[in-house]
Parts: sequence; structure tokens; C-alpha cells
Amino acid sequence: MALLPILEFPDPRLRTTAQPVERVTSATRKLVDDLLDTMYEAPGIGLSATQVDVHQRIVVIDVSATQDAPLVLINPQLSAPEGTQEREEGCLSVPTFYEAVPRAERIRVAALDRDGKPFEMQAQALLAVCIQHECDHLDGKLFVDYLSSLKRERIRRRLSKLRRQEAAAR
Ligand code: GNR
Ligand code: NI
Repeated sequence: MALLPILEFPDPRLRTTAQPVERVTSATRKLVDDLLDTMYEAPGIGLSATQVDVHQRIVVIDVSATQDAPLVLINPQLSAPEGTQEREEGCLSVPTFYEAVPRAERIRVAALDRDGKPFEMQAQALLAVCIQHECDHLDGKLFVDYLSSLKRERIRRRLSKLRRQEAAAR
């Protein structure tokens, strides 16, 4: 079990485009397990490798109330977006800020699982939001990018200030 440090906005490393996983190996599975440990500890309902400064197309998700239903998506590909929904989103890389973001209501996802086996699924509601949020991370995108520049800059200033205060308190 290993907890990984999570990058925070506006860290430029969060803007990296992640590379596809060519082969799911024991090292991939170790990273998946560390991502799950880090997500549950946070706690969060999703986490991308990008957020822990590993630029491979891997995300983990668990939107269950009991946090006992991990979903692993390696090289996820989204298709067939239908409808729209808007929910308050948060992000472990943008701590303490929550804003409504427009997303598709339903999507299809093709991916590899933890064993490297291809599978497909359909998702809707909160799970669909979380998958879209995590896949955005793999493309260097954050939920704050959907907000007005005014709101985004306000969040950037407040987080930078918090960071300075934390540094000064040490
Ligand atoms: O923990 C998280 N909660 C959340 C709430 C609404 C929409 C998306 C999310 S994902 C977030 C964890 C995270 O930052 N994943 O990248
Ligand atoms: Ni996030």
C-alpha cells in the first residue's frame, strides 16, 4: 500500500497529455493499486495517473456509497455521448472548490481492465460525470477550464495564497 502525493492546480504538470499504456504489466497493476489506495485515503470518487505525476492513460473510480466497488480504466475511450447534465464537481487537484460543470448524461466507454483485458460499458449520471472528469485529466484538462476566466483566476489566486500560507507556517 502506498499513498502518492497529488499535484494541485495551477501546477503545469497537470496540463500534460498522458501516453497510452502499451502493455499492462505488474508495474501497471502496482500503480493501479497505489492510485486506489490514494483515492480511498483522500477520500475521492476518482483519481487519474496524471494527478500523481505519472503520465499514462490510467484512471480509477469508485462512486459507490460504501467505497467498495473499484473501477479501473486503462486507455479509456469515450463514445456515444447523449443528453446533458450539470453537477457540482470537485477535484482532489483543486481542493475546497466546487462548481457546476456541463457534461454528457450518458456515455459509452471502452478500456482495458487491471488485467489488460478489453471491456466496454455504458455509464450515466454521477458515474458518467466522473469518467468524463477523469478522462479530461489524461488530456491535461481540469474542471476549472469549463468555468469563466474570472472564476478560474479567483480559484488560482486563492489556492496560491493558501499554498504560501502553508509554506510560511512550516
Ligand atoms: O472526489 C472527486 N469528486 C468528484 C465530484 C464530482 C465530480 C467529479 C469528482 S472527481 C473527484 C476526484 C478527482 O479529482 N478526480 O480526478
Ligand atoms: Ni479531478
